[in-house]
Amino acid sequence: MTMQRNLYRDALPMSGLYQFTTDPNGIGEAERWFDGLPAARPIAVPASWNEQYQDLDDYCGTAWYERREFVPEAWRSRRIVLRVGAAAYLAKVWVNGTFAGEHEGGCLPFEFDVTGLLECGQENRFVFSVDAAQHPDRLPPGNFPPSEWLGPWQGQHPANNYDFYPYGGLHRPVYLLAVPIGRIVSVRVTTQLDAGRARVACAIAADTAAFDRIEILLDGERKAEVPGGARTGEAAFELPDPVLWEPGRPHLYRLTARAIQGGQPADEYTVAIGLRTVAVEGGQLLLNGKPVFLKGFGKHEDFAISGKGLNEPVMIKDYNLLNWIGANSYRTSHYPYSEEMLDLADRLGVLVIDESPLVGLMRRHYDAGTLERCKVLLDEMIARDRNHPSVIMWSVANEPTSNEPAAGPFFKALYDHVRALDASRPVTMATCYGLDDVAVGHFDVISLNKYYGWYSHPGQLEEGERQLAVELEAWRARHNKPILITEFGADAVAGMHHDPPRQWTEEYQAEMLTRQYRLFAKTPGIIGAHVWAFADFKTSQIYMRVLLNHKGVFTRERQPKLAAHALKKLWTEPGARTNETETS
Ligand code: GCB
Repeated sequence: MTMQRNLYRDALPMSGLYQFTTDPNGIGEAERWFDGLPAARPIAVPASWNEQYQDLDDYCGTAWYERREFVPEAWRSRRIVLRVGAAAYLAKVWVNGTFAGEHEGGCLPFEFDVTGLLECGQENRFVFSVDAAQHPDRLPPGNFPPSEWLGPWQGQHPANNYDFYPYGGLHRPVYLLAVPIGRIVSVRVTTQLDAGRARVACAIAADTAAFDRIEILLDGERKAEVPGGARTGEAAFELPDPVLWEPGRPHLYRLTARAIQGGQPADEYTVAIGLRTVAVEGGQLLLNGKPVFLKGFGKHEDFAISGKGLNEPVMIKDYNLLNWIGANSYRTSHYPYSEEMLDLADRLGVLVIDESPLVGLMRRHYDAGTLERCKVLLDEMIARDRNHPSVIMWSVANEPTSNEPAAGPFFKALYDHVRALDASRPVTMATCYGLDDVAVGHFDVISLNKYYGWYSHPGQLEEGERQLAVELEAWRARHNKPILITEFGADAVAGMHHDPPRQWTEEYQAEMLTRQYRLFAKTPGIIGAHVWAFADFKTSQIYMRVLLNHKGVFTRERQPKLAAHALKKLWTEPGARTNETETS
């Protein structure tokens, strides 16, 4: 849950209008813009800055935000924390002119204790600088020197090394949180099912050792207790008759950790949990022990004007369309999506492959220093998302140059790191290579991005499908591990038609997706197929793209192309591999 409001905790949403100015020459800090912005204009948060003003299109430098906020008098005896859901890419924060902290990485939350920096009962100044510059050592990277050019994205403008627009801004909600001085910091829940019983284990971390004990309640009923006197502790309990979480019946329990201090309740922290298991066994993906075939999409956080900013109406529309089309899952390509998005997946019973921001890594990244930085990103993602029952698999990376020898040990180390943090979910990475890949074989699930009939075999759907089948068989023979098709697709410009089907038309996209999905659904060892992509999305400028990447089966405005109707038929018709878990 993104933020907690209860007897002990309060939250002040800081979404809305900010003052804003760009800093192309990087003079803001020297000129003390944290004391007040010069020549500022209004801008909306959460949202990307790029489409709110025409002159910010393609602006990938530093920009500053300022907001004045009245902090309630009643918060005087509290610890006050500033929480930012995501800022792309490098954010620094000042409160009333004093530096509060900085955070690198555009898709994960961060918070700073600002208790000593602000005054309760009056207005306070909050200033953020956000640097969205592309750099080869940033994660994800961009702006490689021509000597390192390799992949298809080199030379595009802006010069990111991936195929989605490098939006900048405060992308997710900002909150000021009032919490107890000594508080619960995290609640980590692990569930196991055995012979119809559930075992729920909770690991609690607090920022004080002063609690007498922490009580664990399930839907308000006391179940276990973590002893006090330490900052961390664990407790577990059993449920003899658990109601399981699964697609179509996503039952959630409310688990509350209640801290007792001096005999009185002092803090409460609640998470929504679902009881389910996920495993890969015998070439199948098992949810609660039953095989499930993943049908769905790779997506993006992307919409006109709001860019990558959290856009709740679009979020609702997307889940509505996933349901309409008969999908049961999606991948958070190519970065962790908002916490709000995952909360809804839990509630709606949608299965999520949670992907890290490690997209477009190349040779220069395969060293010890970058490995440690990648681990930090994975730590942050897993700490944020591990309680979500909807998250059934971690994806460590998308399409690195995994055909180079150094990629093998590098991604093996990341795989081991993730398994050590969370042994309860399978781990994957998505490769665009063939059998020259040296990394994906280390993972539990082999995820393949395959564009037969598009980048290879253009216009040759039959031959493309034949070659695809040959490649799938070669993968199976090589690794004998479950295969997930994380991408297959074709661009279609909405309204462009041709008979017989030709590339870029709605007919071609519909026919290609139908044929290839049918192939995947009948090939043993394949555990699912995600179409690339859910909706058209904005990219940098390059000759391969017409404003947008048009591989969406919905337009950017979320209207269906022919392919959407074809997939709906395929995914909901009697006999289709169904939306819910299959009974074996
Ligand atoms: C891929 C990438 C994805 C691109 C897609 C495409 O393999 O993973 O980010 O958008 O291909 O359309 O080329």
